[in-house]
Amino acid sequence: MEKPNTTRRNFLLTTVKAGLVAGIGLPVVSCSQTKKTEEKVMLKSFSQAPLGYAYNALEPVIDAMTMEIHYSRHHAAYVNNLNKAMEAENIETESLESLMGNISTYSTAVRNNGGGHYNHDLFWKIMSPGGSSMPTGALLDAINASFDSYDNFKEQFSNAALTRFGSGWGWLVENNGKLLIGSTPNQDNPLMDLSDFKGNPLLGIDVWEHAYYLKYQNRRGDYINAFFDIINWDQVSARLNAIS
Ligand code: MN3
Repeated sequence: MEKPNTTRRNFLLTTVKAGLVAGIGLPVVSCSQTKKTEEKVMLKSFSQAPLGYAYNALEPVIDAMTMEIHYSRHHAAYVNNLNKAMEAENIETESLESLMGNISTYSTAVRNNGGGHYNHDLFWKIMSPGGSSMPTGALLDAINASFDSYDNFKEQFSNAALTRFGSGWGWLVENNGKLLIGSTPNQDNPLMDLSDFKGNPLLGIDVWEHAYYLKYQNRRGDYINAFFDIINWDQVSARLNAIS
C-alpha cells in the first residue's frame, strides 16, 4: 500500500540523513527504470566499423589519400559527434536504422551526424577492389523490372547523383517491392522519416566534394562514371535479399 507523499518524503529524508551520518551511499531512488531494457539492448553510442580494405585498394577510381581522409577524419568525426549529441540529449535507440526512422524527433546534430554515420558505413561496404562488373540474379531481375535495362538504371542513377545540387547522396532503394532512384541533400538518407525520398537503401554514392575533389576536382560526372567499376554488387544483392 502507498504511503502518503509527505510521509514518504520524510522517511527518505530521514534515511538519507541516517545514511550520510553512517557514511553510506544509499540508493534513494527505487528501481523502476530498467524494465524497457529487458528485451532489447538499447544503444547509447556507435562505433566505426573497420574499412575492410586498404586505403589504396580502390585505386585508380578513388585515390588513397581521399580514402584515408574520408574514412579516418570525415566519417570518424560524424561518429564522434553523433555520440556526443546522443550523450548530451540522453538518447537511447534500438539501432541506427531506428534512429533514422525517428530522426525528426531529434536535434539537427543527431540528424547530420547520425546520417553521416549511416551513409558512410553503407558506402564503404558497397564498394570493393575491382568490384563485380554487373548485378546478377534477383537484383538484376529487379533492376530490369524497374528500369527496363541495366543501362537505363545506370543512366538514371548517374543523373540523380550528378544533378544533386551541392552536397548530398545518390541512391538506389527498395520501396514496397519496387526499386527507385533518387537523391538526398547533406547527410540525409531515404530511411529518415522527414526525407522526401524514402526507401530501404541498397546502393549509395557520396557526392560531397570531399569524396572526389582531390582526384577529380569539379568533374563529378567522371567520378560517378568510375564509381561503377568498384561497386560491390554482391553486397547490394545481400541488402535486397535481407529485405525480401
Ligand atoms: Mn563523405
